[in-house]
Amino acid sequence: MFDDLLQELNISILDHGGSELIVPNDLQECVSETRNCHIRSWLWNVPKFRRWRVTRLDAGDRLQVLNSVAYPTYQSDLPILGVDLLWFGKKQKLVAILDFQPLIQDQEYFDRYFEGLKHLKEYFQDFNSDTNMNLYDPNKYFSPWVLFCKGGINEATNILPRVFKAFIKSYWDNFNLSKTHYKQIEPVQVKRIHIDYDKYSAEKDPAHGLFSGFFGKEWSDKYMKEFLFPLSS
Ligand code: BLA
Repeated sequence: MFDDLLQELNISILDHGGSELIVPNDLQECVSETRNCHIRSWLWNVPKFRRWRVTRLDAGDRLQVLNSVAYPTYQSDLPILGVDLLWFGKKQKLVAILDFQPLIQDQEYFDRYFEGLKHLKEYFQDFNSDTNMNLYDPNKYFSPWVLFCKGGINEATNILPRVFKAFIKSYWDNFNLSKTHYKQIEPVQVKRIHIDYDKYSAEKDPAHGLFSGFFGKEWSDKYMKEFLFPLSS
């Protein structure tokens, strides 16, 4: 599950001038023989982004994950791209979240950057789960049009690939907006928000408990601090 989407994402990044970087500190790969589980991470250097990371976890029919976060440079106040896809094979359960994660909750900002996502939310009704978020605050770094699906095999294999493709395309479209009549958030403020995003996410992300179970607490702490959310510490 998710290998085709990973491939699609890689091609899209390459098409936009991305090149692969070395994942530092030995965090590129971790295998748990005892738990029969494997995690791989990638880091990309992409024009107009300061960081683009991707994680693929393969724990067989217990869990499959594709997770990616892309942070535009501090010179741009574009939303952060956030993708978290989970497939629990034994339970045949999909949890999929895709969002343009807003730096601020502001109408003018939404009007500027969220037209595309709004259309996708209307079009893909299955990604309209109004299931409440339990862990995260929906008003902090999530948009009102977050694509959120708690579904099954049909959503995972038939609908998600179409949503994913349209979502990535729509995110890129934001880079072509003209700069007129809009007061950008200052770079120094964008930086502050990116730091807060990492801190907030490191605190809330349920990945830590999951990784500790698979790869041990020490590795998991390091992975959270150094790879997933480096600005959190
Ligand atoms: C939920 N994310 C989850 C859950 C897990 C992970 C285990 C709970 C799933 C369930 O309902 O049973 C797992 N998160 C991971 C893993 C990684 C990770 C393995 O980051 C590995 C890197 N999470 C993000 C990003 C977004 C996000 C970028 O990392 C935004 C698009 C959202 N994940 C998100 C949300 C939920 C979730 C909104 C539901 C949590 C809730 O109910 O509040």
